[in-house]
Amino acid sequence: MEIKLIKGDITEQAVDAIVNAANPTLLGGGGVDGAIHRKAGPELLEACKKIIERIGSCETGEAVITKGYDLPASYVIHTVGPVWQGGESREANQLASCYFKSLDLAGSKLLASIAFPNISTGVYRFPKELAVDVAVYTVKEWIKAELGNTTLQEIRFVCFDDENYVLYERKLKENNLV
Ligand code: AR6
Repeated sequence: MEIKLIKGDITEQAVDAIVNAANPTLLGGGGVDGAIHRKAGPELLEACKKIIERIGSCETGEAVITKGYDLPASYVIHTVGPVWQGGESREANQLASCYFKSLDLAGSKLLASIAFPNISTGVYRFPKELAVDVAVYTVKEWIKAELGNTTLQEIRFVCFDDENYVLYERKLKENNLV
């Protein structure tokens, strides 16, 4: 498994799936969600609406998949991160679930590459350092649990802001992952 750290815009990643930090309505929003919808075009919103008609809402920690439409990525995995509420409301477990279930979805679609943004670390105010710990630990655990039985070959962490990039660089080096 190749782990890559990238400083930049997730909407420009030519991978099989990019992950969106969505909200339970899947109707779009600001931040990375807004950027993904803008670049993917209106068909993405239509696809999200169809999913919501079926499931009602996308709960925190869950993930669903659509096509990528006008994005370079073939698919978008929409996951809903936790809103930080001080840390006593299972926020870390919920964030771990976002990463785990997104990887499971990518695996079930037999994808080879996936790119993650720094879920919940913007509007949802999850502390960045803790979010990095959760993301890297969960990805490592997922890879271990797959025991090599996955089509996934590449996982990218795409950091938009310098602070996250520096934190990821340190954490991935500590874990001998880059
Ligand atoms: N590419 C990669 N990362 C980005 C980009 C981009 N183009 N733009 C922002 N980021 P946020 P959340 C980073 O607020 O905290 C939305 O309105 C940004 O630097 O996008 O999970 C949804 O609809 C930050 O580190 O997502 C929800 O309502 C990270 O993406 C809510 O925000 C996440 O910031 C979700 O909040």
